[in-house]
Amino acid sequence: IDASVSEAPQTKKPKLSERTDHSKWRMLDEKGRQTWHYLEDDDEAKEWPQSKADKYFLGLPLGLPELTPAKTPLDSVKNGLEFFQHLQLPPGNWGCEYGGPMFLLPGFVIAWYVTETEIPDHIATEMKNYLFARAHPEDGGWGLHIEGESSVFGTAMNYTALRILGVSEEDPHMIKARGILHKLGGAKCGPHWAKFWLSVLGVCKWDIVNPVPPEFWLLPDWVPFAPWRWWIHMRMVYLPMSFIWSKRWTAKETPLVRQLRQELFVEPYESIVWSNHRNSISDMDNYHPKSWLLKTANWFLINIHIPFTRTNALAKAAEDWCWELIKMEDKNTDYSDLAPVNSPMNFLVCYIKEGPKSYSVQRHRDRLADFLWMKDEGMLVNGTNGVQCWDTSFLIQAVMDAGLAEDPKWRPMLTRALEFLEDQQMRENVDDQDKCYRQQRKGGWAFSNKDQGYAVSDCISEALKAVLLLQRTPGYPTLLEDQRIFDAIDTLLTYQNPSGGCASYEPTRGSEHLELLNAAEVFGRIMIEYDYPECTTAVVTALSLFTKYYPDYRTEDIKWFKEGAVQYIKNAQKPDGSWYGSWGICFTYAGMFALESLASLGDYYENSQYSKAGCEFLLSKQRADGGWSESYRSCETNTYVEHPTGSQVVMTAWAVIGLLEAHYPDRAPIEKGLKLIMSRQQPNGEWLQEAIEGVFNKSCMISYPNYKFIFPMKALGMFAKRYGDVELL
Ligand code: LAN
Repeated sequence: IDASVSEAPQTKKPKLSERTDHSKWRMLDEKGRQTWHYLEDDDEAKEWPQSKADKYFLGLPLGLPELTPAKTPLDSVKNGLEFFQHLQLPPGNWGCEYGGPMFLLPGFVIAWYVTETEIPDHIATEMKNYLFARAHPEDGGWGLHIEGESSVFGTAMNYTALRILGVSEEDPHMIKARGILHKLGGAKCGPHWAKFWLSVLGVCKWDIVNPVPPEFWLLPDWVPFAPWRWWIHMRMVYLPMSFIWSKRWTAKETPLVRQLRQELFVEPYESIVWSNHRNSISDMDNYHPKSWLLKTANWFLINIHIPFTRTNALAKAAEDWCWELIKMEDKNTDYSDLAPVNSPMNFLVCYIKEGPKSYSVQRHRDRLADFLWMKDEGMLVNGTNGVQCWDTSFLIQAVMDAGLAEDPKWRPMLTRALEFLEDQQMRENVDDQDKCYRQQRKGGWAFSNKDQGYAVSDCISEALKAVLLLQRTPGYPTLLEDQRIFDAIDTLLTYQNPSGGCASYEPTRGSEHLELLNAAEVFGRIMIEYDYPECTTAVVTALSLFTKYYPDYRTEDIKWFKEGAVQYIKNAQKPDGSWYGSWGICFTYAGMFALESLASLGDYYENSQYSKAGCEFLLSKQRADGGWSESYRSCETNTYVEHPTGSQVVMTAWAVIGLLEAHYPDRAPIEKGLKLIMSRQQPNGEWLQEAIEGVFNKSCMISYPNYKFIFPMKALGMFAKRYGDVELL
């Protein structure tokens, strides 16, 4: 197959400056679509003043008054709300940076470059600042995520991004980064996804990329490894990737591309035999080494399939079907796409298929802005197009748990939050749901917003709980009539796996053996949906709450669902009493959820060995200062590891909530934890950012900045409800 080559990217090089004027940035939130704007025009800036939330995100002073220091847990919650209310955005939701992963921004920058998309100077400048700020303090490289050690993936990709953004190869940051990159073996030792992007750019030759044949998508559905069975994030990434691979599409060579070929490799570019390095990978990137099966499959594809059986007709049929599916994904999400990995790839596919001036390309360009986030350190690419529904649902529940929802002071804030969730409920399934292998979503909620439109078991559940709780509280309107609640329940009830547990976006569709085909190297447990204690708990508790208000709707189904789910939670407990968490760090996060699941069917510390063991595990990790401090290393290693910086507010709140859910009888350790949380509260009511909280795919960490407000308030509130609002300090 010939390499097809595009026209030369004629895009002008961005003009970098030291920094932009942070007082000119504004975040616009249109019904949950969040985009950042740089107002260069002074008049415009005057007409659209910076909000408190803008200032907070940018690290600018808010000038909020000092509050009376809290002595009781509820005072602390009230002080927290006093601060947090200022961050509520006009449509009623909360938002925040959703950074952590360091492999997203380079995909955007490379995609912009090869599609001749102009990168505005203010964006280039601030992306440069973010990457400089987040370079590893010692070796100057970048890792998979902000707290990780430097890897080829992080370093080769972000180095390339910086060069495209206009940074000189002589810049001291770049010299240092090249040093570590070369030490790790250079870009030829990158993982699959890095080799893919660098081949698109023309810095590597396609021969270095292990095959991604789109023919996979032609397999009949019954085939045990057909892509529709994969975890949605993998199949939606490999979909556009396979289209581009099939075309061996490469951008036109530019002087910059020629320079990068000299900078990114240890040996002279001309001497590299690309096909010898398909499997070259540095130890720092090789979290999940390729299996024997995958290596054999690759050998077969390269030596048999591609030369002999991959006819042009087959390749074309596969590309055509992939293009069909890509168009459906774009249409169903209005070009937002599932996540910031597949969206720049779909963008590039549209560019290849439909050309630079097409609607699809323009709409993609527009939509990529939804992922960009501006903060004090500069501009980054968020892990999703926001955290809107998720954080808003949790905040409502935290205020409910504290018993403050009836306080007229918080009613306007909570009413707006309810209005937001009402607006974001997805009222219909996507068109041709079965054809594009989508899960039923009617009545559900997404993690971010309804534009993205992917329902997740726990996002539906948390939003539903928030809505049910508030709508049943005196003083709040009923915005969702019964049928809309039933729609949510009907969709939720489709999520249970035979194990009793629930996964994330869909029930599990394939066997765990598919992990043998995990080609991404840098992540673990990505090929299929798994059962998660977190997601399962969210569903169980939503169903319990629902039956309280609607005892007659699908009562039997719900009863069986809950029993199966709690049985799964029991089976998933490890011998030491812990549960492995997949979306927050790690045993502490999962422990909080699992103990809540158990409690929802009457299993508490006093009467259940499972609950008891769970509590004892948590207590065994409490530190002398009363806090908990699990590190992200737990996720990677499957064993509890302490964070070197000591107790963390969020972690402590999770542990305390778990103990309270389990009705742990001794107040002392709980009070000690809460005292630590209160001692970290600032005079204006806020808590400060500490270590990273979230995780995905075992190896990549992701920030949940609003957790430092939501979970401390929830823990304090739950305590006050149980034991009274007694003085703690
Ligand atoms: C998320 C964010 C939210 C998260 C929870 C709702 C917290 C979880 O309980 C279920 C799974 C889910 C929806 C989730 C799945 C994976 C996501 C989308 C992310 C961690 C945010 C970023 C990540 C996504 C895979 C990042 C892109 C990277 C790839 C490897 C494709």
